[in-house]
Amino acid sequence: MTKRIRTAVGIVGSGPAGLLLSQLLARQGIDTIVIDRQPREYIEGRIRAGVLEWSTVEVLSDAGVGERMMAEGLPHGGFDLAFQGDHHRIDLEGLTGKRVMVYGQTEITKDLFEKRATGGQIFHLGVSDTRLEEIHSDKPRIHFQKDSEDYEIECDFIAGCDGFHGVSRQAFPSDTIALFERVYPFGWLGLLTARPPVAEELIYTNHERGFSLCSMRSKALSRYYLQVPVDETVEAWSDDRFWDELTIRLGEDTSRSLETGPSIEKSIAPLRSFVAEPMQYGRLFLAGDAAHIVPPTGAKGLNLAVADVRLLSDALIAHYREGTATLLESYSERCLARIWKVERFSWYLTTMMHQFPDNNAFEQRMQRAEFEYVAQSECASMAIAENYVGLPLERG
Ligand code: FAS
Ligand code: PHB
Repeated sequence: MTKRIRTAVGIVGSGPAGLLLSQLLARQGIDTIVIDRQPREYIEGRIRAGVLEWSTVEVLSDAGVGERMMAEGLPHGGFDLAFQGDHHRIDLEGLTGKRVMVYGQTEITKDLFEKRATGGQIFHLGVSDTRLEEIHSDKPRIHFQKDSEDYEIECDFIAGCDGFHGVSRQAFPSDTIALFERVYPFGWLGLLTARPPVAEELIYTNHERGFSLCSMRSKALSRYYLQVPVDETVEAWSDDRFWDELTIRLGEDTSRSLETGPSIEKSIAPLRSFVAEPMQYGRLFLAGDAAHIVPPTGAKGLNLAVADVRLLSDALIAHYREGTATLLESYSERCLARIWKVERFSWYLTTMMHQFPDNNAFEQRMQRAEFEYVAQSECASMAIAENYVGLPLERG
């Protein structure tokens, strides 16, 4: 016997995109049901993004989930690019007047989950067999199983917030969607340790042995990344091997301040650039990683998801409040106009800061020349800074 439930917007995925969308719609009295195949503690525990554009900070604050972020987050006015031992600071605040906020995605997810749970949100977590049906009708449906029971959500709209490996993008008829992808020949090995960060600000390094990134979650919790071969395994990397390699890539001056410690978490993320066009089909709208992926070099993945959700929530609110469809009809086009520019920046910084196994001597010289140009040109530094703090979002 299938349990039938009704809501205005069915949201597939309870990551940052799905949770934020449910919160923004709830504040306008629009009912949603959020489903996820994982339990809450798994979703909250996933170590991912660490840097927020200030516009993301503003959306989260406006959504009523900014208190802990403003109390515990670390505003940053710049970051370092290091190239074979030479350093150049990108002065974000001096060049753009804006800063970024260092605050972990895990914390944002916890803050959103707490807000939604205390706000009476209907969740179905730990579901299986999620299927979308009738997405081109005005009564799309979401099927799923939970505790061996069959459920069907009947709704007006479906928000596909189920990430790169979700089912929503797969629900598009194959002749209605175009996929664009670049898979990079390396991954990022990330390590979290309860030690003070090596420096006050982030350091992105291109060393002949590979890329490294020094980031943080607080003044007592550090996050480090090493470029590793695409087929590398975490098991091959003891903590000691990680610290030895990071020390080499940082160089003597920087690594003098490196405080090593036991890993709390260690994982490898593959790197890809990916875009699905369009981001809507009938009453199904994609938001976040379900529609696009960027290499984390530009710290854009989470910020792009938030930008999609702002535009999608604006469009759904206009539909329910004013009965207008204009923002819904132009959702995908408006998102993609900005997404491709962010894809470009993330690809650019990845290309500049990583060792590519197939790069010849000319391409290595091009990387060096790009770094030197950025270091010597305020215009070139400004171009990086304005992308890193976040491009403007046209809300239509
Ligand atoms: P998410 O993937 O976060 O959430 C999708 C949700 O949908 C998940 O909870 C999943 O369980 C659920 N789901 C999937 N299939 C489902 C189904 N069939 N039924 C029901 N639910 C389903 N971004 C940065 O800015 N910096 C970083 O350093 C960074 N590191 C990353 C490392 C990794 C390993 C990954 C995968 C991503 C990383 N990102 C990073 C990007 C990341 O932060 C995403 O941009 C962000 O999580 C996007 O949020 P969502 O779109 O909500 O997708
Ligand atoms: C992180 O802190 O996890 C982080 C920061 C900046 C990036 C990527 C990841 O570009």
